[in-house]
Amino acid sequence: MPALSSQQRSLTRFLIEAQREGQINAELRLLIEVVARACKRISVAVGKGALGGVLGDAVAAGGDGGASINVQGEAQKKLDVLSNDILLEANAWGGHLAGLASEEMDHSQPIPDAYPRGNYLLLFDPLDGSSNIDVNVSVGTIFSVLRSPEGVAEVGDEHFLQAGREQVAAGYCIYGPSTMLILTLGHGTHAFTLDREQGSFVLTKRDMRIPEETKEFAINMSNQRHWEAPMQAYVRDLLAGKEGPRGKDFNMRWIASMVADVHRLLTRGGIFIYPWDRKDPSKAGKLRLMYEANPMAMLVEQAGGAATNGRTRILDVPPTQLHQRVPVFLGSKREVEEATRYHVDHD
Ligand code: AHM
Ligand code: MG
Repeated sequence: MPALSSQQRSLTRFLIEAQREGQINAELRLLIEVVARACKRISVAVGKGALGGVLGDAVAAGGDGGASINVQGEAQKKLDVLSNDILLEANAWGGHLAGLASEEMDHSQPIPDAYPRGNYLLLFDPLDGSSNIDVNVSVGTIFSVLRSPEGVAEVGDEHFLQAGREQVAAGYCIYGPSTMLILTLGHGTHAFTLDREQGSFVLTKRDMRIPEETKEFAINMSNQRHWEAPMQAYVRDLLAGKEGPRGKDFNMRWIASMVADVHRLLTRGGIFIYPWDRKDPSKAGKLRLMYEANPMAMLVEQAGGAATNGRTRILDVPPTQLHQRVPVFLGSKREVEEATRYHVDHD
């Protein structure tokens, strides 16, 4: 098995160099290492597919054999539950966290008394896009890191309610044809590919840059009739192509797996939109602010893109609830500004 060549940089070396440059401290370095290690374990479980007996819905504990339902009212997949357990277990004892919060848990969890408490809070969606697992399409883990407020004996949900601009790190791991970790520590967005033989993430793209202009959009068009007027107008103009006000033809992609859709736009540009719609007016969109929109917005901004809720910057949205939803417009800067303008001009 060949060792890493001198040109190759492992995640460990990248993080040590970031620490030497003063971008992170040892505790945050450990945190990222632990999350990456947990993602490697999730990658193995996802990769086994049917052979691992991990496909399909999770069964509710102590129930009548019905599906287990999470706090969002969605049926949990076996791999959702397994991925959540892997992240919880990996992060409990290292001494780098004060608490954790997850899409799959009603409330945040403080680190148990048996272990030392650290200065950071970790939020995650353990397996985003999990409705795609059974059809063998890319899924991923999304995570966000915040500082724990000082002087708090035991953290609760309210301590996690910090605006996205306060994130000290964010990333996702995509389980696709290759497993990749996309990471920002607030100094650019960087891509690492898992070398399965070495068992380590290797830096494969430093400073990803999203092209400012694009001809590609990603949206679930089946919701079109439920959108508000400016959203209807924006997409109508995209679909009008060269003959329309935008003067160019647009292509459409929708994987229905946010990590895969965002990974495409980080790689070659594009705009990703999950807008508010009238299907359920009580919900402000489908995606969750704290562990989906905020980390993706930080990664996209750090790669030169933009991220709004259609009106304002996502990273400035004040959170009021742990599982709060938010409309999401992110990707190529000029295109996100254009889509946002349709909404602001309409108001
Ligand atoms: P999940 O967190 O329950 O997996 O839902 C989030 C996913 C995103 O990955 C994706 O962009 C979106 O839901 C797809 O929604 P839809 O099925 O409405 O197109
Ligand atoms: Mg999700």
